Amino acid sequence: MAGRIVDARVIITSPGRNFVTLKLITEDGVSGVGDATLNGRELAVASYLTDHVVPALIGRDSARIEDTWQYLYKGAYWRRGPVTMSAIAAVDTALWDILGKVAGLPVYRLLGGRSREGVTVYGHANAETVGGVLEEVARYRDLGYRAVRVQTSVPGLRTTYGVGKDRMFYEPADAAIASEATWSTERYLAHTPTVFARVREEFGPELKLLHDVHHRLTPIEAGRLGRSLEPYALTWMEDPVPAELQEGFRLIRQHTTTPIAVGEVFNTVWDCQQLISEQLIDYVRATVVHAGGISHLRRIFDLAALYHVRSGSHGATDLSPVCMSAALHLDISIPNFGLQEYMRHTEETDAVFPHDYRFENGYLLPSEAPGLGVDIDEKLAATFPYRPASLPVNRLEDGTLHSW
Ligand code: EZ4
Ligand code: CO
Repeated sequence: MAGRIVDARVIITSPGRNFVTLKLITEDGVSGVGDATLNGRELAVASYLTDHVVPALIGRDSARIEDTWQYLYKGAYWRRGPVTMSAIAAVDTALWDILGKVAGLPVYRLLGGRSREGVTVYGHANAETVGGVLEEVARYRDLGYRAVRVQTSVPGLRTTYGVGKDRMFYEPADAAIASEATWSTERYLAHTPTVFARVREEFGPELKLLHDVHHRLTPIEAGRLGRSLEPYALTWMEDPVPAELQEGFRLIRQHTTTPIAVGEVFNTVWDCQQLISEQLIDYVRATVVHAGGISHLRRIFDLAALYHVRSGSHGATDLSPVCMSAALHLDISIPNFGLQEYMRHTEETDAVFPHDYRFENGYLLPSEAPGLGVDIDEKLAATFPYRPASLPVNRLEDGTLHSW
């Protein structure tokens, strides 16, 4: 028996970047953790949990995971949205953690067990120049990675989102108030194929290559980019356009066979229902923390499986080791896993969130411990106070506010 929930703590910490974590404790002394971090809007989720969710959780049966999910989703009246769904995700994740501990099994065994040997992950090769990015790709290949995302600066632009100053620990939320960068679609479309030509030439056909467009094109521009990248056989082109208009992806599909990955900002199945059922994408990038937890993300992946769409979950540094642990249990168990993004966390972050998933031979392997196999060191967390940090926005060269 796991028993009733008797305590729920919302822990805000910033060991290099901000994280919000929910910890639930049952009457039998079993604890569970869930990630609730929403990059740049952390305190909104913390308040949602503290002010509205925690009072409703105390006294509830911790074993009723689905019922609690439905209660929080339907009971809010205001359905969907990143703040609500991150808060629900944290509760759901913590309840799966508790159930695993009570059952004495790692969560992936509760989800049906292993469907593969390991979770193939991709790393981030970023650099200002093509020469620099070739060195970064080589570094990942030498570490054993089977897949690498490649981003370079765009010549003529002062900064490019997705290209960090730090190599292994890239962090895009760079200022308390959103900073403003400049964007040029013309320069970007001319430059990007030349980068991938060099990378393919240097590394051969086997390494999986990916590229993130960060929602900065229109559908017809994305069609052109995808077509110009076809000779380099990318595994995916990510977020080519903002995805509110799901039917807009039809236009991209008509023009290119470069596979498409979308969905790091999605929070429910309704954000990708048309994208999936019309087979307009190849990978769905929703993840545990922003898409309603393990329970709801599994629903998204099940729908995707019907339409040849595979998972490709977001795994940047703003998703804490708690989210990564949960993602790995889902990734290893679902039939239609594709790829998992993996950006390393800093040593401080790893110390605040002790975990035992590990990287081996290009794969991440989920914990074998009961539950999720991750915790939060609350004392250490308290030594890293919250610091406001926002994601940047882009303006075109004439000053027009652009997407991202
Ligand atoms: O912009 O994690 O694929 N990864 C990305 C990331 C996201 C940030 C947003 O919080 O696009 O850099
Ligand atoms: Co992305």
